[in-house]
Amino acid sequence: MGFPKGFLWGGATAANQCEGAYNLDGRGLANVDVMPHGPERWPVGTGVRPMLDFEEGYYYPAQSGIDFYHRYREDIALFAEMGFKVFRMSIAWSRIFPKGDEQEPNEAGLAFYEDVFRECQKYGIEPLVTITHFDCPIHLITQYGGWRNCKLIDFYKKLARTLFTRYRGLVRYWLTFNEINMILHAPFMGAGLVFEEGENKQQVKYTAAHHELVASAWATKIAHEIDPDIQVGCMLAAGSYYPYSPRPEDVRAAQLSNQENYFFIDVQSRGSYPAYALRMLEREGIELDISDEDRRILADHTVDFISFSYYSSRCAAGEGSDADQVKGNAFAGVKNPYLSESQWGWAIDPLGLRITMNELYDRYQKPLFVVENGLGAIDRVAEDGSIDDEYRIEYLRQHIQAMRDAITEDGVELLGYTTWGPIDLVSAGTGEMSKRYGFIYVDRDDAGEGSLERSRKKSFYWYQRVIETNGEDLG
Ligand code: P53
Repeated sequence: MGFPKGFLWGGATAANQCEGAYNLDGRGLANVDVMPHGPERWPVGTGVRPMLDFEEGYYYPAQSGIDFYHRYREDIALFAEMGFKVFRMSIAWSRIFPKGDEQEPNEAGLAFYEDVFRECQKYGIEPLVTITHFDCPIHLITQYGGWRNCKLIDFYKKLARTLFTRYRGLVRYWLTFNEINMILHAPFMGAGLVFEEGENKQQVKYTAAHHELVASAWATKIAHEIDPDIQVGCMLAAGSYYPYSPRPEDVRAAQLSNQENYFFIDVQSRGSYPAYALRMLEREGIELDISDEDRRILADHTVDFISFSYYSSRCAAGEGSDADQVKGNAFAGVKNPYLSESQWGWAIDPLGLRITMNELYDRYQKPLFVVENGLGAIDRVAEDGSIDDEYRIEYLRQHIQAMRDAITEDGVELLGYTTWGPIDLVSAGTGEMSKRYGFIYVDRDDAGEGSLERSRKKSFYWYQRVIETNGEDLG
């Protein structure tokens, strides 16, 4: 017994990390466009260094991405060659509503995604579409303050309704917000938040989170009304927190860190704010304006499935610990001395995927979908043009095995698996091209130089075999 019949194997991308063509066919400017490569990227992404337009002296990798906008036919053909059953991608909000608050959508933007979906259909590839993967039109930030403003709910509802109506019958699987908990860690990237001096950041973040949660429930309602066959999922940046030691203070710290993240999914899947979150908000002096209508919408329109990204488990220590803090990740925590790390310092923990899946499945009792997983690594192109990325194969093999164990040994229900960046794309965290995840190599470097030509890595043929055998042959 292995992976279920019809298991959805594939890969995942995000508009701003691959499309490029940032100003073509009426597309408006978005937060994700103005995040530069280099040391300023994270201060901008977290909202402490305001950057609301391009500034001189910076390189902005999202402007051109990997030019998926012009090359999607070639790229989807390569996905089909690997045997993909599903392709996760996202909509650039500002292609559909360039400023975000228009009455009418931009037809050129709608037509682009329709072409992409039809291309997928040609090969029998099911699209899995994220309505927003970190993007928010700049106009909604400068004019309304981003997701801190409840008006964003209406703009998002309009976007969602436009998409569900236009792509009815073409797209069956939708995700409302990518890594919704990212709002706490990178609030400009996650929710278009820029902070003013002295402002209570926690208050602003949780206000924005509430608006996103309500918008997500509305989108779920609208989707089901337009087409009852649509399946809507939430999306969590997952990875369970382990206690650094059995010291109760460490166990408690891990529990609190897990709650901080599960809070979002608790609302989206169970339909109400959990007691621990209400008490936490009260303790922190955070006031949320939750209307009766909000409560009703949240309760009545919970998600159909739970999707998440998993790169790594996490580790937490309570007060009085001598543990070392981790660096280079959006999520705070301490170093787990039992795990090795990637070249970017992310802990590698395949068993952690099985543990995380069990936690999520126990908690929500809904089908899961692993929509991101993979190893960001430096690849070397040999003289004959080949790329031997055995380290990537090894990482993915172990994670797929862990997933199989969770399904066959633990009984977890899993709809599918999409690896992050099946084709090399721009890193969200660093803006680099050299942090590569792909089965397909893209000739482009961190400064934006290169032919953009695509080539197959060793892992391309390996993943092709995995899919062909429905996960039986992991090489
Ligand atoms: P990169 C960390 C930092 C930024 C985005 O990350 C992240 C994470 C990891 O949880 O989330 C997702 O490119 C995200 C993708 C992103 C991927 O992780 O920094 O949904 O957009 O590319 C990998 O290596």
